[in-house]
Amino acid sequence: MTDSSQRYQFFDQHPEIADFRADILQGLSSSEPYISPKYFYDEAGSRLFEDICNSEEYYPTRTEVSIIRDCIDDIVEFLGKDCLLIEPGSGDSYKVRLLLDALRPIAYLPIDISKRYLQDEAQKLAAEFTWLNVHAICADFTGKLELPYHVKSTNKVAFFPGSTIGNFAPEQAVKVLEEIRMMVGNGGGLLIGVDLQKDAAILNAAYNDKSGYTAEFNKNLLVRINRELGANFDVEQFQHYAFYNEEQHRIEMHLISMQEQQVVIDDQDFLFKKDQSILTEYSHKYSVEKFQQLTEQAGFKSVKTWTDKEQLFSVHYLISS
Ligand code: AVJ
Repeated sequence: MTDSSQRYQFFDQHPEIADFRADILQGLSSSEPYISPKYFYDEAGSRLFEDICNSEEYYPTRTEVSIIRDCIDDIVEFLGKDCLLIEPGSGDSYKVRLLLDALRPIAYLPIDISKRYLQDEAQKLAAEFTWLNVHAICADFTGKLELPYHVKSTNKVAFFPGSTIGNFAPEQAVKVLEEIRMMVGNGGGLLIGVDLQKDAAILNAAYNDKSGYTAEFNKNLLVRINRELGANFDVEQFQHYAFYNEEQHRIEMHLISMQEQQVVIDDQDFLFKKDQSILTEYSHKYSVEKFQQLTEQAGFKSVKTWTDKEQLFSVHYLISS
């Protein structure tokens, strides 16, 4: 079967579309202003994120890719042939391409909230892998996860790369993992990429690249708010600030107001004092052991962990117990 139309299916679960305006107004009204990191990824932001991933300092992407490449035979052995491979937050399905030829899943089920983008990327994938069944699901992976059809005896495996789990505070991360566990069911698996704790200098450099991509990525939030909500942020008067919080084991990204300034959105005024921060992202870092403990809380059992030689990044295979 080479006609991709026969192998491609689309299931719309009609995710609730977040209200960008309401979310931003709520976050900025807080006594500690914040903007959700999920809003980084408009067109410009997605392009900047790619630039970050290709930068010298940002090691996670290339390290995870090389772990998967180097350990592919081992990974395939653990996941088993003929699985149903499900990817929450699949985006451009770039990393799954590293698995497909070796794994040969029965079907690949990308889950993404962005309908048009998901349809485009899933269809491209079905055309590229001329044997692959692609069952795309439009849904929000931070909400309830449900498969569009019942599968009995097949082994279900979720793929969650990129240390996306690090964006969530540990308690929230457990909830996300629990949702994934319920989706894959008893005996189902999870292949997940997690950034590791390491020397603060390496972490600080990764979120403060010399080319300034991360700074621009961070400030692009304000550009987006200006454009989409008709706000009047003076973007030049905010500074990118990212640092490793050693006690909390997380990178924190902020936008710092360089002077006192007032911003108007709709009929609401927001006053930013000099040096006041807007929190834009946490990126939690784990030790292998700490992450395994976290996944145990969500009902997973650690089966195997792969890392690179320098222990920068980890890829875990877990089974729902
Ligand atoms: C996509 C959430 C894994 O936390 O490293 C990169 C996003 N932010 N540089 C991360 C990000 C700043 C990235 N994640």
